[in-house]
Amino acid sequence: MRVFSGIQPTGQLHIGNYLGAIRQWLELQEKEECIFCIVDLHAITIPYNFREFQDIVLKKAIEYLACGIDPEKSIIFIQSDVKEHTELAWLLGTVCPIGDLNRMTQFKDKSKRFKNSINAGLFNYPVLMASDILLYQTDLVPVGKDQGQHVELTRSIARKFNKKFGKTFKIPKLLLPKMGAKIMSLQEPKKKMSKSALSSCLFLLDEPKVIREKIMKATTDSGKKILYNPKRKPGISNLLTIYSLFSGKSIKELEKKFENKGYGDFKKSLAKVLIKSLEPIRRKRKELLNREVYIKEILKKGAKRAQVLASSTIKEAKNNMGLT
Ligand code: ATP
Ligand code: LTN
Repeated sequence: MRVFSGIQPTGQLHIGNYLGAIRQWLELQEKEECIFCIVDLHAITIPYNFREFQDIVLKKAIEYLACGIDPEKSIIFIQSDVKEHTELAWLLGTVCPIGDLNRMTQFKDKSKRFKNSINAGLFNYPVLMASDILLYQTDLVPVGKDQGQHVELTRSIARKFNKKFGKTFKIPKLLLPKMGAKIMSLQEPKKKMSKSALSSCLFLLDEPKVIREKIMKATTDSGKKILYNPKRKPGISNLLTIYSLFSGKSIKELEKKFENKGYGDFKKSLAKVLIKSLEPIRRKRKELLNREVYIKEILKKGAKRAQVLASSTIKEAKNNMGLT
């Protein structure tokens, strides 16, 4: 199976990104052919600091490697290093109805957030994402739940293209984690944990003291019991999900463990688990920060390997469309 996924090099990685996307990647790289992409061309669709951008992208690559992405097992590269991504995006744009793009909830959200810079790139964002995925004849796309609509659109674009020009692309499948596909905000547990709401996030690189503070301050629900019930107890249920995924203990086990304990004890214990689980990532990142040349080498090698695959698909797509 070929696996493809991407993450934007904007903002810091939070535990939602980790549990929704990266953790699946780590499992998949042990048994499948994985391609991971730092999607810098997607990131520039909202205002960004172009003077610092190269450095930000490199630091993001370091974070992924620190999380455990292994360049010996997976291809990791920067999107703009493989020009076929933008080339195929143009071709796919000619078969994608604008009505479909108008329906994308991420576009609607971002248009509200960045009222003064609603550019064509932001509108076409999902077409570039379809291009990322289809270029590699991808079987599986492991992402969090919020990206489901984009993957569905990718499937629809591929089907339309194949119908019009003959079979060119594999139809990829969305892969959501069984648990953790939508980690909720620590402050407003009915909303998704998102980089755009800083206080809602627990970042992978937060210091132990900050982790403790954020968890102790996390919104809980009325009542006293540690029970999983996302409708009636969204705060505690979200924390139970996080606890379970980082500790490997099932929700049932955790409910039992904290049967006669209060929210305070539960949160203290969760903070401990998080500090212990995230410490190796912080340590590895520190080590890698001194190895810029090595990281750049990995990314260049990754781009070369990706390009071999991408160029074969683009050739076929152009040929089938009657282009040279
Ligand atoms: P934003 O805050 O702008 O929405 P983001 O936090 O969603 O950004 P992305 O780079 O867009 O970050 O997402 C990277 C990956 O993490 C995607 O696969 C996405 O589905 C996943 N993801 C993001 N937030 C969550 C979350 N709260 N729970 C689970 N998965 C998530
Ligand atoms: N839109 C995605 C990032 C992304 C992606 C991809 C994910 C860009 N191209 C291809 C999977 C496959 C997001 O997480 N915001």
